[in-house]
Amino acid sequence: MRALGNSVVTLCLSLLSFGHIQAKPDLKWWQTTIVYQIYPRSFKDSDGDGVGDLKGIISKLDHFVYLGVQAIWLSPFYKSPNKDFGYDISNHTDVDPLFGDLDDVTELIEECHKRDIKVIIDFVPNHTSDLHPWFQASIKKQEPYTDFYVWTDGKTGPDGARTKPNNWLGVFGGEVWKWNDERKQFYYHAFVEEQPDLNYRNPKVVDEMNKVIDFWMKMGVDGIRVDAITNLIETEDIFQDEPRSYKPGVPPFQYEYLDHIYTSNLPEIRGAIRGWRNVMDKHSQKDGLERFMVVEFYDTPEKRNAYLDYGVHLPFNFDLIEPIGIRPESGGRQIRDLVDIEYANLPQNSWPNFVMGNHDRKRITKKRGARAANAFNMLLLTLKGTPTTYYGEEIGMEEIHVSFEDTQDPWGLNYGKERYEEFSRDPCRSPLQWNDGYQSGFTTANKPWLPVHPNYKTLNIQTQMASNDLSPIQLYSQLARLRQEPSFQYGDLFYSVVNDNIFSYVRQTEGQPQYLVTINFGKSKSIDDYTSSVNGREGKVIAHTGNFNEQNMKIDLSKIVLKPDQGLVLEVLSNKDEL
Ligand SMILES: *[C@@H]1O[C@H](CO)[C@@H](O)[C@H](O)[C@H]1NC(C)=O
Ligand SMILES: CC(=O)N[C@H]1CO[C@H](CO)[C@@H](O)[C@@H]1O
Repeated sequence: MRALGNSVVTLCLSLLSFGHIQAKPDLKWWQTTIVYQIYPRSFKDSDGDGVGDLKGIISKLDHFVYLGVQAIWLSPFYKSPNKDFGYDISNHTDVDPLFGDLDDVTELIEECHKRDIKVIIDFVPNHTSDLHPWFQASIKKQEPYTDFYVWTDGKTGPDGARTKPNNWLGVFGGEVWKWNDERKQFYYHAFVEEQPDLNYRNPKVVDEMNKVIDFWMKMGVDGIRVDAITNLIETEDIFQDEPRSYKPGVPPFQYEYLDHIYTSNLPEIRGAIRGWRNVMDKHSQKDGLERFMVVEFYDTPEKRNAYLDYGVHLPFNFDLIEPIGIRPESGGRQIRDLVDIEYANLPQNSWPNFVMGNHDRKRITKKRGARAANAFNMLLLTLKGTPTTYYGEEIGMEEIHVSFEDTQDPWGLNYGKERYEEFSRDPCRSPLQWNDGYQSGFTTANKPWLPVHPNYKTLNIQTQMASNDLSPIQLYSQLARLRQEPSFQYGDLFYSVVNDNIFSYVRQTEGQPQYLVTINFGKSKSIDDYTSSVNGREGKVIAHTGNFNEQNMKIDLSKIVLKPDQGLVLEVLSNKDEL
């Protein structure tokens, strides 16, 4: 906490002591905030049914004020049979009773806006639930819904029986063609069979989905996060098999067995995005507030950045997660390389972003241990670009263990008892740990939808906020405020010392203090000289990951000692200051 006070003092002094300050560039709200992902089922339960809900979120908005977060993104809360936990939507413009109702959304938006917090919602365009009225009408060939989904007669086998049209595989593994006995045709589903894919080649579908965006814009949301954009559109001629990928060790059942040339990232996606952007811009023209769009897209930087031309503000950058991602053994150099993928590939005038975890991937503490939480938050919050924090990262939450019998996630269940742990997303979705009370303050139910991590007695928000020793949440909130300083908000980033242990960088902009961020991601103690990349020989500690002797706030930049998982943010004291 002491260091926080110090950084504020530093800011004031530096504003006073520099005569000319470079004009602040015209940054949009989504460039200056942290985006915090709320997984509504697991955030806060207000009615004791063991599942988080909107009223629960509303009751906890001051958490974001404390953290210094100015935008929240909510995973789906729409009407859904919950076969894929809300990503199977049966009404895009209604709230599932499990989470509340539309009035709760209105209240949530109002309460957020009062606190200067923007609200981003999930938009799931690639499919609906099979219980969606559109699909039910489509089965019966009721217009205009007959061609709302991807239907086919398939092929005729030698015995006259119908067989599927091709060899495509589902993202969760296995079959994508499901025979419907009533309509006597197959329909396509890239995910579970209860999630039929919409047919974006039908302009009426495009219209309907545009109306969904318009509905939420009218409700007052500030932006959308588009789910699974990769799988939006399939090739027109579906009677084509996808070739094998020949990836080693992948069984024929698994998605990666094939090379998805006919089902993934088709150029037609761009037109759909442009359409959504146009709907959002109509609202912006009325009130001058920019509506934000971020898309979920797992592919190369070239491919994700191509969407920038069609109205996307940020294509989520998952380089820290995959395909290489941060691994248990990644040291300073490897982490620099992952960070550099984003900076090296970014088109001119585009804005970087970084994501450390989400509801589909392993938590960083799973990969790197609980002790590393501070080091990774320090990295995420001091890089140049918009960071996305997955709920729980602010306290260094760890993954739970879930037995096969208790597994909820269809992706895990699909792979059976032997392999479910490789795929199940339950472990990273456990309830947020609020305090050391009953069920960690998440719910009053005796069985939450997923168990609370047994470490909640010590690892929880309340305990960390009250801690006398620097805790992850205190560091998080301190770094979130530091990000508001020009050097961090829009200053340049230069790499400094990079080796097997250390990844370090300088953040600076004209007329502002120069900062050095250095983190030991390696396995051994490191002593390094940073003086060749900074304008001074001494640095003042502005933030640290803990275990530093705070008595000694000035550090000699020619021999900084860092143990594994330790990191520092230093203000470089210019040679002139020392005189
Ligand atoms: C979704 O729910 C709203 C509110 O209940 C209703 O007015 C609307 O018709 C529903 N939409 C569909 C496609 O069923
Ligand atoms: C990458 C991915 O699969 N993202 C989402 C896409 O939609 C599915 C099915 O709705 C979700 O389960 C995923 O989270």
